[in-house]
This record gives sequence, structure tokens and C-alpha cells, in this order.
Amino acid sequence: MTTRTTFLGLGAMGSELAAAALDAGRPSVVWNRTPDRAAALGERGAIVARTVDRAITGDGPIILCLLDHQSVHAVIDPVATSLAGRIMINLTTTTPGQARELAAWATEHGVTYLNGAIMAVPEMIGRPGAVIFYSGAESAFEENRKLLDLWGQSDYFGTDPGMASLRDMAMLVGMYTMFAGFLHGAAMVGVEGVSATEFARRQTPFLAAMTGQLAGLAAAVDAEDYAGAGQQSLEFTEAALASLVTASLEAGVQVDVLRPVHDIVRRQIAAGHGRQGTARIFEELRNAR
Ligand code: FVH
Repeated sequence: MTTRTTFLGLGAMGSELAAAALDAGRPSVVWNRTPDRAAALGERGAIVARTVDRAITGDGPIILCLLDHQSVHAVIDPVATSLAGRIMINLTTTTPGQARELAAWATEHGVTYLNGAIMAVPEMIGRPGAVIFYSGAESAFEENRKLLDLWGQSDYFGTDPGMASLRDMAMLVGMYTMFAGFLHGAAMVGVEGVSATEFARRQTPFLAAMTGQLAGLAAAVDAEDYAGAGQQSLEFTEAALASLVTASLEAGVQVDVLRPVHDIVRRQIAAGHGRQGTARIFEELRNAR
């Protein structure tokens, strides 16, 4: 038996995780569905396994970094009986429900399960700024801390395996809606021949400065106080959004990104909250169930 780390899935992210382990001198065995993707890691000293079965011999942690929840099952289900007694650390993006399902699967098969959510792009792995959220088996987190810390800052959110995923998904909502907002703006100025690259040069520092507003919104939400001084009112925000919708339509740009935000604000005003702060959007959103 050899204590070596197993890496299953060598896409852009999985390859970086394995490379960081190899660079730190950790004996590692790697496997990928498409074998070619393992060659570079083999040259860096990894043992390249031809099958998942062979990759999971040994007693070290098994790191999964696959496309999605379905691909995780495609890889682990056929070798389930060989995994008993092992630690599985899954860094594949999953929903909280999928993470809990995998944890239940792991328990059923005698596997210790830690779920991870990577808050970084592959180039950031092992560099300042990379953060990985974890939740699930605390023993797996603690025992493998040295390995996990090779990749970035390791933040643990408790034994519920879904918690890392929940935080991941919540962070990504902010990211994707920001991307969509940027592209909307780029479409507006693009009508006048402004390149998206030039627009990005101006939008980037502006958005960075606007992140300074998040703490104020958060304080209002946490205190459930939308009437406090200094808050931008829903009425003010509604007028701004109405202008943005009009300007977009005048430019021939679709308002599919903007319209839902405008509608939420209008519903809150219709419910009598127009003089309250814009952070009240939170109250509208959290009542979806
Ligand atoms: N790349 C990123 O920026 C993000 C950052 C945040 C976290 N994600 C998540 O990491 C997971 C892997 O992402 P990736 O960037 O490595 O993705 P790919 O380069 O597309 O590699 C996908 C690997 O999954 C293998 N795979 C797919 N389906 C199956 C299957 N049915 N059976 C076995 N393996 C499968 C694929 O194999 P192959 O296509 O090379 O044969 C790759 O190894 C992901 O959850 C991100 O959300 C990355």
C-alpha cells in the first residue's frame, strides 16, 4: 500500500490541482477518461493509471474534479465496492442537494466524504487569491489540510456537505449577473461603435468601486432596517432603472437582463415600500418558496 494522492479528472482544473501536488513532492496517481490529458502530468512524475480501478489502489485521498455531478457518478459507481475506507474529496461543482446525495452515497459505501467548491480559475491554483470552500467530514478536512492548502486558502463550513456548494452557488449568482450586466452595457455602447474592450477598461474600475456599496446593503439586510439614513430609496432606484430600460430600448438592446430587477423594485414600491432602501430587494427575493 502506498500513501499517494489519487486524482480523477484531469481537465483544466483537475490538471492544475494534480500539478500543484506533484510540485510539492506528493506521490500522485492520475486518471482521465481521455488518456491523452494525463501525459503532461506523467512527464512531471505522476503515475498514470489506465483505469479508475488502478488509480484508486493505495490508501491516500481520492480527489475528484470532473465536469458535473453525473460524471462523478459515472466514475465512482463502477468502483464503489473498492472505495470502502477511503477519503473522497470532491471538487466538482455541485448543487447543495447533489453534494448531500454524494455524501449519502459515500456513507452507504463506507467512504469519508468532503465536498469542495473552488472559487478560482485554473491559473489561480496555488497562487494568492485562490480560495476553496469545504464542507462535510471534518476529519477529512483536517487530515488533508496540507494538501488542500497547496491549492489556495481552505475555508471549512461545517459538517453539512451542502454548505460549501451553497456558498459557491451564491457567489456565482453575483458573478454571472455581473457578467450579464457588463455585456448588456457593452451592447449599448457597441451600437455607437465603442468596442467591448474599451468599455471593459472603464467598467472594470467602476464596478470595483461599486463593490464598496455591498457592506451597506448587507448591514441593512442583517438589521432588517430599510429605513435607515443614507440608503438609496426604491423610488430613486426605480427611476434609474426606468431610464436604463428606456435608453436600452432606444439603442435597440434587449432588456431581458434589466427587466426582472426593474420588476422586483416596482413590486416592492407597489407593496408600499417606495421610500425604503433598495436593499429591500432582498425581502422580495427570499420569499420564492
Ligand atoms: N475551470 C474553471 O474555471 C472552474 C472554476 C471553478 C470550479 N470549476 C469546476 O471544476 C470542475 C472541472 O472543471 P474543468 O475546468 O477541469 O473542466 P474541463 O476542462 O471541461 O474538464 C472536465 C473533466 O471531466 C471529465 N468528464 C466529463 N464527463 C465525464 C464522464 N462522463 N466520465 C468521466 N469523466 C468525465 C473530462 O474528461 P475528458 O472529457 O477529458 O475525457 C475532464 O477530465 C467542474 O465541475 C467545474 O465547474 C472549474
